Amino acid sequence: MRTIDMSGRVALVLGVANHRSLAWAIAESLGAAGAQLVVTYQGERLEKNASEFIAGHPGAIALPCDVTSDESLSALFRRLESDFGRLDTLIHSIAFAQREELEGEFRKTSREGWRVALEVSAFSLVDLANRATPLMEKNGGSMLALTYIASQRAVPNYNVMGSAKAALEHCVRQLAFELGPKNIRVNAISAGPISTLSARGVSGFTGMLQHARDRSPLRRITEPREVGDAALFLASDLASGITGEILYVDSGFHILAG
Ligand code: 0WD
Repeated sequence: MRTIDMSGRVALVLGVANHRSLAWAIAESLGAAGAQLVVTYQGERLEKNASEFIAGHPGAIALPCDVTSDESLSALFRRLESDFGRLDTLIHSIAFAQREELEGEFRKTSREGWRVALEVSAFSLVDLANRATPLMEKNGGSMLALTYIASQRAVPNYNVMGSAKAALEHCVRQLAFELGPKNIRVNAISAGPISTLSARGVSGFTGMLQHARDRSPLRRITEPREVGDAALFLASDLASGITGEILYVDSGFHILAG
């Protein structure tokens, strides 16, 4: 039987806000397979929650990272270079839009609201990929982003975040094309709705959860663990032939016509 062994691999997981975060579940799956974990949190506000993760995962380290700050990103990658000199897996589990952009009419999206959402939720993957490549080149590696079906379909209130996810998925394909020759794979998981801090910022989210529970082929909400385990698969050598892919982990919801 083949099992997934990530020992000796360094995994950087960005976006641990609290124990409900998809980043948390992904880090748990990678850690259980033996990966050396480096998790990041956005700022002091979330440091305590990240420390809680570390306390439960001996050997893991937590570092601050705000993807809107070059200084913060440079400090993170300097630390990775000095502590490990390599990176095998990068998990981008980050998104942000101003709350007022996630309700009401999409055509009223502000210039600043558009800029912030696209910068934090999509450009950050490009920037991180650029910084991570030198650490991955020698051994090959895997990058993974988290996306949502609002990139492909109209979803009430998702508004600018749908635009950001469409951009993010394009970035996944363009990066996969560019980094493939270096044996660096780039994929995304499109997760079903899961109750997390940022998801609850979308107006009407509870109704979306109910709809997904009632209509999905599996008739249930996606569990964070299922996203974590799919992420582990994509990060591992078992997925060595897969790049540029958007893998739906959504209880089958995306196959429905309506
Ligand atoms: O239903 C869901 N929960 C789904 C989430 C369905 C499909 C996809 N996703 C995606 C999200 O769009 C995101 O890309 O999964 C990813 C992770 O989101 P999450 O786990 O649902 O939400 P959360 O626990 O809030 O983590 C997102 C985090 C931020 O949390 P808060 O709530 O504090 O905004 O992204 C991080 C932050 O920790 N983040 C940043 N990190 C670094 N620099 C920044 C930033 N500037 N802004 C936000």
